[in-house]
Amino acid sequence: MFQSNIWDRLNVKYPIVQGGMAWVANHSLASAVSNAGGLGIIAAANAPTEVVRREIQKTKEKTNRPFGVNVMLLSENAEEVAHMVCEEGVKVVTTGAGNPGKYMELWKSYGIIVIPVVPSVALGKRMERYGADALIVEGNEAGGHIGELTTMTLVPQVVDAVSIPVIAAGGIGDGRGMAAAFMLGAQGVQIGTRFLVAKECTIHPSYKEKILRAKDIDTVVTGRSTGHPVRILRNQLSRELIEMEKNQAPIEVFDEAGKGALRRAVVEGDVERGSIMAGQIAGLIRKEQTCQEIIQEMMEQMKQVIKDRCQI
Ligand code: TUI
Repeated sequence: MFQSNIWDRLNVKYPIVQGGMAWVANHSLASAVSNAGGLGIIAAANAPTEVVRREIQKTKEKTNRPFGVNVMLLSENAEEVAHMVCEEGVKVVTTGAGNPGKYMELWKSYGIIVIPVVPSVALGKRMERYGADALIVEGNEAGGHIGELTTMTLVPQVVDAVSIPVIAAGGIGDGRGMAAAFMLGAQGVQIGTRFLVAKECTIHPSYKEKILRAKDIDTVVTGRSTGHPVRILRNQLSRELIEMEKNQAPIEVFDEAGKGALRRAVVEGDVERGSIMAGQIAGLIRKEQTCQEIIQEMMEQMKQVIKDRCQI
């Protein structure tokens, strides 16, 4: 039933894509997800091109399964990364934080399967016209850089507006969320926050601890006024950023305060002064598990809830 075109084309067993989380989604996480039957993703984020290239090479050493690279379009070296993925023979590209239109022809000429993340119907339609193979439709329950609409409202509207497969993202952390995404017309899901606490995820243990202790109301959105809204867990940094926005601090001052903040949390484990990007589903996430356990549990729960609740 779920071996629809896109998963066959991707040669991926389960309809689960791992989110391309900046500073988080490295070869360790991506290869573990791919080896567990999902689609692992390496996040290029703002990393130097050669660092991303090495992550791709290490991933190739650790898995024979397909994996992808997420190109973060706000990055200064996005163009360089866009070319490097072609040189490295990457089979799948996801994009975030912008319109990847200008790279589509290049990627298509290399036979790359391109799956842009979109926060709106308009961008989804535009991406379909440019030749996108599928869309990751991300609601604002997601962590990190987000759009305006919720997953519940955005997914069915994009599903109706395009004829390429839709993968739902934002607010999905277990088999129930996954089943719900299918009900909305999605053919798969992208999972970020739950993979933060995967055993193979190499972020600082303090970051994982914050996710595991998070409650439903513990995320906030900063940066709405600067045009780059970002969902993070509440901490000293989020309070400072919100205060700055309230006082209409200049964008440069705001950006300076956030600079290096994700690294501080992910690498140094500074969970007060660092940026703990996480989705609203963090409150649901209770334990550290291997990627294999996460994927298996999600698949079983999804099948069970569909069986139990979809009888008329
Ligand atoms: O990209 C993400 N999530 C991210 S990127 C990131 S790194 C970063 N950190 C601080 C500030 C900005 C970036 C952390 N989390 N998710 C996918 C996503 N894409 N969400 C929203 C969008 C998006 C927004 C606007 C995609 C396209 C878009 O298009 C605007 C246009 O140019 O049409």
